[in-house]
This record gives sequence, structure tokens and C-alpha cells, in this order.
Amino acid sequence: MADPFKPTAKDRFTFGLWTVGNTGRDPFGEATRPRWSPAEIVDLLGEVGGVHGVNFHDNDLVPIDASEEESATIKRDFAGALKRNKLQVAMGTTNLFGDPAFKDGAFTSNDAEVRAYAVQKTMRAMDLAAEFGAKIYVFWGGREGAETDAAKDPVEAVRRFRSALDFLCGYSIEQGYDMRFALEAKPNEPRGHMYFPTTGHYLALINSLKHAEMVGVNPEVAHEHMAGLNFVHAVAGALEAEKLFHIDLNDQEFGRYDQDLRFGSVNLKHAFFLVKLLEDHKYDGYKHFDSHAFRTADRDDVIEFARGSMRTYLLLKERAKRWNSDKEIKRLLRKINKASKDIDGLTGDFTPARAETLGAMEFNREKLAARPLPYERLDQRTMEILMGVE
Ligand code: DIG
Ligand code: MN
Ligand code: MN
Repeated sequence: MADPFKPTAKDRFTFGLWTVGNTGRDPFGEATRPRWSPAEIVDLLGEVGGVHGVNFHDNDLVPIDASEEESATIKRDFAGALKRNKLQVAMGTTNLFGDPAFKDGAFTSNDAEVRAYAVQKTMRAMDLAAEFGAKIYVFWGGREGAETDAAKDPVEAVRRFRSALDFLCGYSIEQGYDMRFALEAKPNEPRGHMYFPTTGHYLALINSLKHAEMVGVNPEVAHEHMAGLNFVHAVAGALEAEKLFHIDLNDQEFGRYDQDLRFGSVNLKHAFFLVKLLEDHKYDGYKHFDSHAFRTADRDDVIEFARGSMRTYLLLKERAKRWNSDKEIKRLLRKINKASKDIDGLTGDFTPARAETLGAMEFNREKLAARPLPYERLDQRTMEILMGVE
């Protein structure tokens, strides 16, 4: 019998070149895996099976100091690997955090020349992403931040960031790239404090952009968890605002450095509610696993890491379907929700008549307070469904 949890391209799972290509190097130790070429990484994803697409930072594909010829060879080999593995390029982004020129930020740098170079580098990276058909472009402000606020007026930082985005939206429109931008928040690391630390901060910024319609967010599990926030609620805010243009799935212990762990490998309950939210609201964007295998993993285990990421999503998708169809859950949901068309109608659009009616209503607070809410039973049944208790 076919494995119901085997991914297919239709699931729209993607991996960045830097994720499965992570060499295991960390701030305290050297690489434990070879640096594979982009083509070798795409071949690895082909071996994983069921992957829809691959993503890259400009310099994951073409090193910052590559010659024209080297760049052409790399791109040709990469294109060949995409073809033989039937993979798309789903998303592009710019490395505005690695080069020392960006030591004090890119778009928010105090140096006008650095700000201009960052916009130019992003234009070139957008050209590269467009060349491979990417329609989603992510902005992660890795160095947009501060260790001391003596260095920069944070209001000025916001304005510099906005003006770079407005310019680059104009560039995408003028080039006919038809890209949608997805802004990715993170509270800290590598900077001591990062501007736009949470998805909510970006949702607020977007409304002030010249081309707000083409700009959304790319929330990442680990980043909201680092800020001690409920990731499901961050995504719900983006979904409700119709701004969930992309999502970075991984996992993360609360209150730690950015671990980029395999999806669902730490907080299974949060992962369950996230998958349920995405599926209940028919999110049809890419599901990008912005994560990497343990430093201990060899190539075979990196493949297991990628397969496990997608399998966990599909297992939780089935658990969400099971939860939605569970008799006890449905009974409890009926019990805890007390709707009333007349009352809801009252507090819809304001009218003086409604206000008058509402003002004259009598509410029995003791009765309201006494209503049973069996959330313990509901949560226990949820946990049992998660644990496979039928
Ligand atoms: C880190 O979470 C960031 C970078 O890896 C990249 O710019 C972005 C794209 O997913 N995520
Ligand atoms: Mn991360
Ligand atoms: Mn990310």
C-alpha cells in the first residue's frame, strides 16, 4: 500500500541551498560535512524525494567574488540539476549579512554608500532569482539592528528600511518580475537587537509602503519562539491580513539562540496547531524548511532530516483532519461556543439604534460566569489524538 505520508511536489515543500547544504560549522567548531555545490545539493534533494523546490541567497549560488565565467558554469550546472531532478526555484533572497561591508547593517547602515550597495546587491540578486523563475523574494534583515542605540536613531532606521523596500518594489515592477516580497522578522542574532523583531512589527510597516499590495511576511517558527511568542498566533495575524506570502518552518527551544531544528522536533503541540491552522485556512504557499540537520549528521542523515521534516508535516496534517472529525471534539466545540445571531448582529457595524438596544440590555454576570468551559477535557482529548489514542 502507498505510504500516505510520502510527500509529493503538490505539497509545495521547499528547502534552501543553505539548509540541506549546511556544513555543520558553528561558532564553536569547524565544518563536519563537505561544502557541496549547488548542483550536488539539488541532486541530494532529488534523492530525498517529494520536494517541490529549492531557494537560495544570491551567494549560496554564485560566490560574491565569482568571475563571470565561474558564475556561468555554476548557473549552468545548477540549471541542469534542477532539470534532472524536476525541481523549481521557489524563492530568492539576498545575503546582506555575511560580507563585512554590512557589519553595521545593509539598508539601515549609517553609511549612505553601504545602503546604496545593499540596494544594488539586492537588485542583482533579484535578477538572479528571476532568471530561475522565483516569484517570492524574502528579506531577512540579518544585520539590521544595533548593539548600542547610541549608534543610530531607530526611527531613522525604520525610514531607511522602508525607502529601500519602496525602491526595490519599484525595481521589480519596472523589470516585470511580478515578485511578491516576504519580510522575515527575528528579535536578535546576529545583532544584539534587531529592528523589526517580530512578524507583527513587519505587518505594521507594510501598510506604510508605497507598494503594500506586493509585500507580505515570511514568519519563522524559531524567530517568534526566540522572542517567547506564540508562533501560531503570529501566523494567524498574517493569514487574517492576507499577508502570509511564505513561511519558514523549523523548531526551537524557547529562550535559546536560533537553533533551526527539524520541524516538529521540539514543540509537537505547537507544530500540530500550526499545521491545523495552515490546513484549516487552506494556505497554498510554499512550506520552506529553513532548518538544518544536527552537526553530527553525515549526508545520509541530512537526507533523513529532510525526509523527517516533510513527513512530520504530513503526519500532523492527518492528525488535524482526525481532530476536526473527532466526535468528542465536535461535541465539546458545540458546548463551548454560544453563538447568537441577534446579539452578534448588534455589535457589527455601529448604528445609534443598535447602541440604544445594546445599552438597554440586561446581562446576568453570575449566569455568564457560571457557564461551563470544559477546556481541560478538550485539551486532553487533543493530546490523546496527538498521541494516537483513537
Ligand atoms: C534565517 O532564518 C533567514 C535566512 O536564512 C534567509 O535570509 C531567510 C530565508 O528563509 N531566513
Ligand atoms: Mn532561523
Ligand atoms: Mn528563515
